[in-house]
Amino acid sequence: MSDHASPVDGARVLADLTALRCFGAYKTGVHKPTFSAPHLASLHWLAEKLPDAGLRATIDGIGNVFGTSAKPGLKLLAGSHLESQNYAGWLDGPLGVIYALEAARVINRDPGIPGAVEVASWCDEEGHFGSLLGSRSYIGDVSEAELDAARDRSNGRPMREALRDAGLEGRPRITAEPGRHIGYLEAHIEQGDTLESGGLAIGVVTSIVGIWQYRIAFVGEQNHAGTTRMAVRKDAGLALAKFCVAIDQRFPAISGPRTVWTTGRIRLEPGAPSIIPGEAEMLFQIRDDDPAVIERLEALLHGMADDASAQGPCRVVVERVRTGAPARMDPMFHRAIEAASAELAGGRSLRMPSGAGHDAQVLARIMPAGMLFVPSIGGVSHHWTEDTSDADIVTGARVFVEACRRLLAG
Ligand code: HGY
Ligand code: MN
Ligand code: MN
Repeated sequence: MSDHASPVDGARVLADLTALRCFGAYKTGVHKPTFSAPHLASLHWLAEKLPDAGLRATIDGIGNVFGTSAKPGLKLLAGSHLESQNYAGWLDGPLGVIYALEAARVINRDPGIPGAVEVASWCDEEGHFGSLLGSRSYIGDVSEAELDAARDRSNGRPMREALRDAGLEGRPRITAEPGRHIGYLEAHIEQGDTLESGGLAIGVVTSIVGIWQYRIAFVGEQNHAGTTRMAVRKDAGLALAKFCVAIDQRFPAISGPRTVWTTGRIRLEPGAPSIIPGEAEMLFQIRDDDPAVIERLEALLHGMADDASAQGPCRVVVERVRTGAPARMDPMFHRAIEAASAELAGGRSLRMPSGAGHDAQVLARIMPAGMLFVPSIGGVSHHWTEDTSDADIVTGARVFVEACRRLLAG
């Protein structure tokens, strides 16, 4: 199918994305944390749209939304997520869900195209309650105990309470049916500036990083900020700051070419200007697509904590909170996306790794998986100014649907 022949309705794709942008609208982005009212509204919005594509809609016991097809033949699973980071972008997640919906609308009703596209929206990809809980639940990797322990990272709300308030309590969680899908394809904004800076339209994802998360605690002595001499303080806040600087000084020597590390949140207790912090905590993460790199950085982190504790005056404790396996995308998907790009995007595609985590890295554990990126303006994401041009959104949709068609045609 050439560009002018593409059956994809670009205006419909943009209209659907704009409709989703209205749920939890915040400046030019959205604030749609997992199980918030706007997030739940967007799940129900999707469930009401799925029959347009000949799909039966189900919202399961963890908040995943599925559109399943009764059309005979092979099935391709496609989707992404609908919740957002706090006060973040309108496309991170919804772009992949709407591309999947458009692919289903175009392909499932075309008797000339074998098989069908089934749609999934994975709950909590953004990690408000846990690590890729929705897609991990689908592959059977989330126990009831993990759900019992899950808490909202922003306010400590138990996930069980959120599920109950969403009307999902006791509802079964849907798991993958072996052999049903030839694979999983996810479209996503790049969230970086490689495509934009290269004048490219499509990223063909080769690998997805593993993300390892840590809680690092610093234990000192709370005391009066005015009467406690500098020489005798055990300032947990200062210990944390020094540790962050030491990480930045020592990690580069043994990291990989694309390794990244981030301190995303710092907490000082009791957090008052006239009190020396007795406790401090940082949430820290390391990302790389090679687990061996992460493992040696983790060993260094523990060694640095032990040295800092031995030297004093504060104690430093590193706790690993989460690990995530990196994933390789399937060559069959590379070829389908590149062929579709050659036909519909002037071949302006580039094979590239993903520095962001995605549900595709979970699905890749049970079936062939692939990802397609579209450009992010200024490379910005996880911020309300995140955006992609309408032209790039529509081109990406056309390439995505054509890639789905090629994958189903075999
Ligand atoms: O953090 C990530 O990589 C993803 O965007 N949640
Ligand atoms: Mn995302
Ligand atoms: Mn994200």
